[in-house]
Amino acid sequence: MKKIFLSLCLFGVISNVSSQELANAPKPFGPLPTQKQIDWQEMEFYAFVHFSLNTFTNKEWGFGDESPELFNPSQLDVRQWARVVKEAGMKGIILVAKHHDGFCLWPSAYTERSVKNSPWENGKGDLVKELAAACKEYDLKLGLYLSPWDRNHPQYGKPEYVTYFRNQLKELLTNYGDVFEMWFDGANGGDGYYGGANETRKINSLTYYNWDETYKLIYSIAPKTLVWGVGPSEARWIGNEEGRAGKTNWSLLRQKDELAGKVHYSEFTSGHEDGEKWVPGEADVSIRPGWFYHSVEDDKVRSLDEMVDIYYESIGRNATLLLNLPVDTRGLVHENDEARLKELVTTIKADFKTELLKGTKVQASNTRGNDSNFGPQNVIDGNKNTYWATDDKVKQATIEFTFKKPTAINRILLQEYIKLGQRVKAFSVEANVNGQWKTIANETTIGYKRILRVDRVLASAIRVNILDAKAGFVISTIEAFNAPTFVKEPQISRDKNGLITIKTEDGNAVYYSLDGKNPSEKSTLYKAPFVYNKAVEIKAISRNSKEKINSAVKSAKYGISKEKWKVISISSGDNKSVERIIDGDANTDWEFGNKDNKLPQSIIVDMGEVRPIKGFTFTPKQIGSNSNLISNYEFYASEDNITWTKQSEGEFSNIKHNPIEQIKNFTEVKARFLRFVATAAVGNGQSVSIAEIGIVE
Ligand code: FUL
Repeated sequence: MKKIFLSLCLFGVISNVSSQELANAPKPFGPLPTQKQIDWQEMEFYAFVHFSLNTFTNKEWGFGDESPELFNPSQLDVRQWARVVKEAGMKGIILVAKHHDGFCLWPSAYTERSVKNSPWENGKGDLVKELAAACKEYDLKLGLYLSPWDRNHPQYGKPEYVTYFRNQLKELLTNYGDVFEMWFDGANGGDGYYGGANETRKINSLTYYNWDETYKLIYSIAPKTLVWGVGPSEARWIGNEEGRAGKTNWSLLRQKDELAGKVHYSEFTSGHEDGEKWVPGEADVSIRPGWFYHSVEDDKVRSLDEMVDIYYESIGRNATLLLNLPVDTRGLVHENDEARLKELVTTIKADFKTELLKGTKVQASNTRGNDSNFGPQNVIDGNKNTYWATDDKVKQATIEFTFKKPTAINRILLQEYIKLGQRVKAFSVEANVNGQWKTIANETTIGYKRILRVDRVLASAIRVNILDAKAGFVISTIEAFNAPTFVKEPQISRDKNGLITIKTEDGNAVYYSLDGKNPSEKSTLYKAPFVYNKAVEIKAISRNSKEKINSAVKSAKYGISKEKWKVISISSGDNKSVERIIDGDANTDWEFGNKDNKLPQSIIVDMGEVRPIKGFTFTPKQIGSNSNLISNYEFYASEDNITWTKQSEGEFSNIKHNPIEQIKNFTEVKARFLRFVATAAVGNGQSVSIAEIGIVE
């Protein structure tokens, strides 16, 4: 029968008959995806664009009192965004139509706080409309982000605001064609302008919006739209803003529990094996540290190493990847971001250039009803609708591929046929090397797609052993590749005394320069840590000498080292370990304040000499989810520890979910003493922490 089926396919009679349509096909098991969710999952990779008033005020979160007149891009070109996105193989763009400050990128009929009161296109522009047209032209799908939280709206917190929010949803879902995804961010309630009230307003995000009604409204106008985020959504956040899904990643969620406030967001990283609803994960991350554009981050675009890891740890772990491109003040995707994206795409394309299992001899230890329609050859036939299935009760089975000659492999890609549910709980991969079977991977879930990076082996055969499953399982694809060797960049660090350490993967050499020039294998060979306490830009590469391949260049910029720095006063906390906040290492931190010692809390640092400073940096503790993170601060400078002037005060926006280094600039001033005051915090801990304090020179 399979033969007939195949020959019919060859003659084009049947192009897309799926195994599922055959008699005796396995029954669906557990929660299932809708066709909308499957189409969405198959998009795999799409872009996010954060571009709004924050781009012009250099903020991550606006307070809600910024003037719309500040929105003034000089060369806005949405077709450039679409071209960059298309060339990267992404399938759509989600635009932040309204962020937390309430400014709308379309001329909403319900507010004056929009592009219509900005100088851009003399107030006649509609960015959502322009982007929708560009997406059409480039065959991309359009998605929209509408922040539920609105720090500008006078009625935020009252029922009237919910009506306003829904009216805006109607506008967005009616006037711009199909919207593939509607994005509702979880940040909700806090301080804001609120029409001049300047106060803190808290809401219960589970009940305030009456999500059931809001979702009904959405589906009544836009049934094709997939809704993401808060409420009874069809896709979930992956639990971090790093773009990383769990190795175990169920597309299921106990959403009832979530809607009752019983699920901590860290559980989103792996989903719930016993979830009652299909709610797949979407991994979101920005190509730079921040979501909005900040020129200080032009040289902080995530490294190629990191981007490649993100790809494998999102799309390769059963999630979609939503990659943010922070459009700059010109209104363009910055050159550095575009260049990195190109490098990423080149790397990924090379990794998956040649599939190696096609043409192998394939056999399985069990095939459903011994029916060749469900046989193991279906996993290598290039047809996503055919699959290898086992008998209903068989939860363990092996599929083996024998190569014609020993073949080098280091990537394995697997897919379950998710239309019938997600079933596999554990699997391993073995390779036959020189006649010996050796385990090369031991893993848990597969889902829509799982990609494994393994050490290269020269295998005469490979085996995938499904070790445990919820029911007989259904695998549509198994592929193998031999990706080119990828040499990771070295890691550079410098401690308080200027001691520079450079680390690389075992077996690789490191070459570096201190003169700002790009190093090569002819530059100085790094042998051991060395002291360099002046301001410097260190550039280094790793080199795999055996294969003669270099990594990308890693660069690290430092000011004068903190050798002479001392913490001379703390309002609470441990005296001995406080030096951690000036040790040059973001991975060590120090805590102050406790339940009796409430905020504000402060510290004073003596830099040991008077010097000009133009700003300060604050790095929060690098493990975010459960600690208390400082969200508001004041910063003072003094030459003599007697007369102090306040240089800066404000908010560390989005610190809880994106705990990156915060850079706060001010007009240059001479100082020897620095006073940092923590005035407010977010999180559940009793005390607040600091990983590192520094200055901008
Ligand atoms: C977060 C927001 O608070 C950030 O500003 C950003 O929009 C990100 C994608 O989601 O939670």
